[in-house]
Amino acid sequence: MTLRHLLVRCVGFGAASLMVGTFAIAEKGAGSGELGSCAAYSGVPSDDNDHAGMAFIRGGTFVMGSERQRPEERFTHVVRVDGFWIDRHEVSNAQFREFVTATGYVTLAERGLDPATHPGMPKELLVPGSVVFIPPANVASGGRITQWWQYVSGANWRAPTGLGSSIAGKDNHPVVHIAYEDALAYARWRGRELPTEAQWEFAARGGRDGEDDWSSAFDAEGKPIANTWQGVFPVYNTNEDGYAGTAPVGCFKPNGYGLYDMIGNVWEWTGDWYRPGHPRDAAVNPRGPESQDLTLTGGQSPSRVIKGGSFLCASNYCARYRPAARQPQEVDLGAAHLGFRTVLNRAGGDEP
Ligand SMILES: [Ca+2]
Ligand SMILES: [Ca+2]
Repeated sequence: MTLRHLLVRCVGFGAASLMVGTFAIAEKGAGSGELGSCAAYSGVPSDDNDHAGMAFIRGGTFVMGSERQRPEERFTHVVRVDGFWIDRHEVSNAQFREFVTATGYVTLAERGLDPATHPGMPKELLVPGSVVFIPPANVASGGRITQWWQYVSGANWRAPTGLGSSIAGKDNHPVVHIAYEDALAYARWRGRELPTEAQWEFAARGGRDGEDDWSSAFDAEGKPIANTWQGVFPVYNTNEDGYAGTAPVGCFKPNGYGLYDMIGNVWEWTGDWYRPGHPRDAAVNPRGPESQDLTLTGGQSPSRVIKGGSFLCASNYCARYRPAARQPQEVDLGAAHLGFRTVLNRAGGDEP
């Protein structure tokens, strides 16, 4: 049973009923207009070359996965990755708009699904739309995911909470409601690729050695240093980090490689197919399992690995705000908490 199958159609929800409290954005940190100045950043890097807005990550060896956390993160194994460029921040609405303006691209959420390739799917889940977080109306109902994830007709990257909503004033927020093929199309248009899970995890560690932990999400005193959910999900968010929904990219301190929001803000697509667990063997530039090795039940879409957690991850739910944490996401389903960033690979991974 996939998330799409679990969802209930929610036609007719207008922006007004969805935006109360949930996606209010606290503005702070106005500055020079450059990345890192947060609210004042335009959302588009100021440099103009094939690696605009990217940082170069030198190749290296690390221990991928975790033995101490969740079963799907085992086994730890030694991985070598060649050097690569990676976006310093999640792809923003302004960047995605550049792509759509140049190409006329229409995202999957705007097109809907083909009934011929999705036999048995309820028709209300085939219409153009996407999955939106809606807090449950009362605490007692807060235990099932369909109480807070609803398939909303008309929700897409331009209208994140459905008909009548917009991204006005959010050029510098991460683009959301992006299916895997949308992310891939954007990456290829820029002459880039999506990161492998190994590249993403190596980059997210920021050069830190040792067992995976929560130090990318909280400082030594327990204060949030990434956009997550503080309080009791899904009913009470203290907003200690200042953001109830997405934050503009680059509001939080970058990691040791100068990368922003690897942990938190929005989940990020990787190019690897998802299968629980990792192999034990050491690997060089691994790209995940082959598609024919996936086990799928009838009517289920295959999933890719997403990483980093989001503004909806709390200590009592999700809590996957660690580099080794991973989750499957159906390739044909975007969501309000899911975006991506790109990589640029060069032969041999040579240093620039
Ligand atoms: Ca938050
Ligand atoms: Ca992120």
